Amino acid sequence: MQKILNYIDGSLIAPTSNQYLDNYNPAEGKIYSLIPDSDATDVSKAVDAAKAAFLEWSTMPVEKRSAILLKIADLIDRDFEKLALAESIDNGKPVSQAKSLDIPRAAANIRFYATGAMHAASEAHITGVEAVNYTLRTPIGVAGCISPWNLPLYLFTWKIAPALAAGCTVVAKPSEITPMTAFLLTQLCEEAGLPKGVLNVVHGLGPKVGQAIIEHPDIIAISFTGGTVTGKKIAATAAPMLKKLSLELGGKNPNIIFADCDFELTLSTTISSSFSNQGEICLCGSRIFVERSLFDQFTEEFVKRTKALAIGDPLEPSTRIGALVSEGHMKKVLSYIKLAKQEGGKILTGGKQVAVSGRCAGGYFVEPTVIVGLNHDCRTNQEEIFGPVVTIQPFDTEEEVLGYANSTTYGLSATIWTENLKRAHRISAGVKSGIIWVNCWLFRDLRTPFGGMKQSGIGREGGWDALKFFTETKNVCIKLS
Ligand code: TXE
Repeated sequence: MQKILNYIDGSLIAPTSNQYLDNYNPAEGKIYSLIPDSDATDVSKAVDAAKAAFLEWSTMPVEKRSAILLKIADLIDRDFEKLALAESIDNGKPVSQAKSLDIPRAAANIRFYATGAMHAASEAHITGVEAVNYTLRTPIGVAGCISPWNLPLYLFTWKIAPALAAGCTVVAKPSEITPMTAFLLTQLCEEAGLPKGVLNVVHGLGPKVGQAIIEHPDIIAISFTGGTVTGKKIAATAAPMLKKLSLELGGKNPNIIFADCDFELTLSTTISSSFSNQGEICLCGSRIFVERSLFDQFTEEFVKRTKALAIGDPLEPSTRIGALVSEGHMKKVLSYIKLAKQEGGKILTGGKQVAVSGRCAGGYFVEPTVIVGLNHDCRTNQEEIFGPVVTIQPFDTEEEVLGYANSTTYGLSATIWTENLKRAHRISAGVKSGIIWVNCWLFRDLRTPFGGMKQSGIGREGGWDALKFFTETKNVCIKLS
C-alpha cells in the first residue's frame, strides 16, 4: 500500500507519530493508499525549516525564483497524464476533467505568479518639492496555505504559487481527503531544485494539522479555501493573533436566465455550471432562476440533457459525472435531496444513489438531480449542498429575481443570461456576489480580483491582490528640503 510522505526541509519523511490514515479511491469505495497522520510536532518542524529558508528565498533575485517555479510548471506538463490520473483516482472526478481543467490550471497558476512577480510594481508619491514617499513591499515571512478536496492540485497551487513567487516560504496542508497530487507535486519540487525548506507540506487532519498551522506564532499569513464553517473556526484562532487572512469559502450561486438569452449557449453552459466536478465547485450555479415565459421550454430541454449525462467510471473517457469525493459527502448530498422532497420539491430527474457495475460497484455515485417547486427561502435553496443537485424556479420581474438571488448568506458568484446590454449591467450591479459572469461561466482571467462577499469569504485572490497579500508594506518618506 503506497504511503504518502510529508515534505519537510526538502525531504520526503514519515510523520513523527509514524501513524497513517486511510486514503480512499471514491470511485471504488476502497482504501488505496495511506496518508501521514501528522500533528503539531510535524508542523513545528516544517515552520523551523521555512524560517531557516526564508532569508535566502526572500532575497533571491526574482528572476531566479521565477525560473525555479517555471521549472516546476514544466514538470507538471511533463507528468500531465500521471497527475491527471492521480487526481481522478483521488477525487473521483472524470479523468477527462482532470485533463481539461485541474492539471492545466495547476501549471497555469504557477506560471502566472512566477511571471507576475517579475513585473510587480510599487508606488511613490511626490509631495511637491518637499518630499518623496515610496512604498516598500517585502515578503511577509512564513505563510500557511490550506486547501480543499474539490479541485485538489488546482487550488493547492492557487494558494502556494503567489506566496512562493512573492518570496515567502510556505507550510501547506492539502485536504486529507485528496492528498495525492500535492504529494506528487513535492517530488517535482525536489526535481526542479526548489531550495529545501521553501515549501513544506504536512499531510493530515484539519482540526489537528490545519489548526496547528493556524495557531503557530511564526506563521503570519494564512490563505485558506474551504467551507464557511471551517473558515469561521480559522478566523476565530487567527484574528486575535492579528494574522493576515484570505478566506475563500462556500457559495450558493444564482444562475439567472432571461427569456431573451441565447438559448442553446445558455442550456449547454448551464449543464456545465450545474454538474461539472459532480457539482463540487464552489462556483457552480446551484439555484437556477428562469424568466416565466421561458421556464417550461428551458426546464424540459435541461432535464432531457441532464438525463443524457454519462455517469460512472471516472476513467472512462465518455464519463461526465464521476464519484462524489467520499461516502460522508455522498450521504450529505443524499440528505439534501431527501430534505428537498420534505420541503415540497418535485424531482424531475435523478435523486438517487447509482450502483455502477464493474470495478466501481462500491463507489459513491449520485445521479445529476433537478428539482422544481421549492420556495427561494427553503433550506434546500439556502444551504450549500456541493453536489450534482440544482433547483429551478420561475420569476417575473428583475426586482423579484434579485431578491431571490440575494436571499442567501453567501455571495460568491453569479451567472446572468440575457442579450440586453443595459439589463446585463443592471443585474450585475444588483447581485451581491464577488464574481459575476454574463453569458458565460468559469471564464477566468487570473489577473482579476477573485473572492466572495458575505459568508463566502474575506479578501481577494488573483492578480496583484494575491501577490500583495503575501507582502508587508512600509511607506518611506524622504524629506528633500
Ligand atoms: O471542507 P473543510 P470540507 C464546502 C462544501 C463542503 C464543505 C465542507 O460545502 O461540503 O465546505 O467540505 C482543513 N483548521 N467547500 O470538509 O472542512 C481541511 O483539512 C484548519 C467549499 O472538505 O473546509 C482541508 O484541508 N484547517 C470549498 C480544508 O480545511 C482545517 C471547497 C478544507 O476543509 C480545519 C471545499 C481547522 N479547524 C468545501 N478543519 C470552496 N470554497 O471551494 C478543516 N481544515
